[in-house]
Amino acid sequence: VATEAPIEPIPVVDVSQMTLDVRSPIELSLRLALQNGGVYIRRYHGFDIISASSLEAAIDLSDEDRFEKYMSIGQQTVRGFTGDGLFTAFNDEPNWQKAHDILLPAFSGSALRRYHTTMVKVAKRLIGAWDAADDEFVDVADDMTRMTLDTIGLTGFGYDFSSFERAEPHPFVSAMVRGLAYSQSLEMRRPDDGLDHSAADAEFKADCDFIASVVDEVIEARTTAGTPTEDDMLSLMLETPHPVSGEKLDPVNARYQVVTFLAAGHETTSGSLAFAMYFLVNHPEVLRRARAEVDALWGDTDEVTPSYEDIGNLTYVRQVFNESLRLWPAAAGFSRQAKVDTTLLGRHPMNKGDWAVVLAPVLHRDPTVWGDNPNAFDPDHFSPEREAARSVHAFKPFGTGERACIGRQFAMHEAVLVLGLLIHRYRFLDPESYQLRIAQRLTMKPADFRLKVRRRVPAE
Ligand code: MNH
Repeated sequence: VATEAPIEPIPVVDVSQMTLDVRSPIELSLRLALQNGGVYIRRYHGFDIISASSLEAAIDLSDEDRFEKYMSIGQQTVRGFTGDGLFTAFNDEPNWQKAHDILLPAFSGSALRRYHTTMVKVAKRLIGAWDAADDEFVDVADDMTRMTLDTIGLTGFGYDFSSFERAEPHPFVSAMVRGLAYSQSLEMRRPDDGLDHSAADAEFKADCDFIASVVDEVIEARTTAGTPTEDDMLSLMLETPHPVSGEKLDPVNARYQVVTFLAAGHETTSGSLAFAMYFLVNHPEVLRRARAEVDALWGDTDEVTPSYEDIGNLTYVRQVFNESLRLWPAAAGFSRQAKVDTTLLGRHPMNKGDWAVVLAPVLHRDPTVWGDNPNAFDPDHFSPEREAARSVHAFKPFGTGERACIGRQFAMHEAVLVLGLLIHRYRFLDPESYQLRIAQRLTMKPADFRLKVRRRVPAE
């Protein structure tokens, strides 16, 4: 009779006494997960969270028969402004499937083709701002946010946030960012901490009200324009019946979808773009290859207007963006709960309802997938041969399964388009030798990342 190898229990790490940087909890999580092979139980004042971020764990947790999306406390808090919208609907809320079916056409290939011209127009707003910056610094994450907010506003809702005409972020962005930071802080809030949270709670309530008032404006602009025929996200939300039941979204849910798509549609893309810029600036050989690609496509034309097909042809720029999503996936992870009593990785019993978090920055550095030097930035990780050779579960910046990101192609198209244009037009200068720090509020961004840019013309 063969003796089976003893089953190692999952290690428990008590973090109650560890110093946690509340602005960047991912840094401690990363360190602990890497020390424990990606899988450990994190104990905080007697409260356990399973952090399961190895490839094996991601494969196991992606099994849709045994696991489904779990909404973290942070995401549940976001419901204050997104309610049962697509991103924050509980699995058993009927509005999820209903809205998913109604809104899917907004993310088809032909829809993306329609958005392309607007995406180019907004990318040129960014270029206009950077051309005008002269010798001043540009704030990379803030400007990426201006661009992605205007893009989702115009493509999805026909609404112009005109972000580049504002010195400060649009108040919608400020309210949302405060709301996300508040939501993240609730992940660590303990009922017995003896602190007075009433001011923070009241501010969140006020921000939710303000965000709702922006939705009024977006919907009103459509109604008064009197042309509700625009074939965009807003018309699907307001007008379009479900393909089978024939029912439209109810007005309350439609408003939650507007907030959901305005928020989810810009915040993660902008953070991801800022990370990609950070990597490009720090990897001259990668930048050189990316330049060769855009120059081969666009030569030294001064005013490039990319075609839809051009974006598909920027394969190396796409690899750069994917590699950046690997190391710093702006959405730090996703959580999964057991649908049935089951066992995680064959060694940890889970009851129905128990849940685990997959931290994408940890999964994306699993040495069994990415080799001995998983922290190295190398876009060749995304060459077609290497992509084909590895598990689809090794790279999950957009989540998994039925509740994965609906905007993935939208984000990829927008990101590759703008990166291509910026690489083609500018040299990037980093006179302050920026050291990466992460600003985290459910999503992640490089904190205080500024650059100077110079036109490349005449092409070097
Ligand atoms: Mn997006 C879900 C990451 C861009 C709209 N998105 C998710 C999830 C991740 C994610 C991860 C799954 C979360 C979970 O399992 O709890 N999203 C991203 C990233 C980018 C991104 C990294 C950019 C890069 N997302 C976008 C864009 C849009 C969008 C752009 C819209 C235009 N995302 C969504 C919506 C959901 C989602 C809506 C919820 C889908 C669902 O649950 O049905």
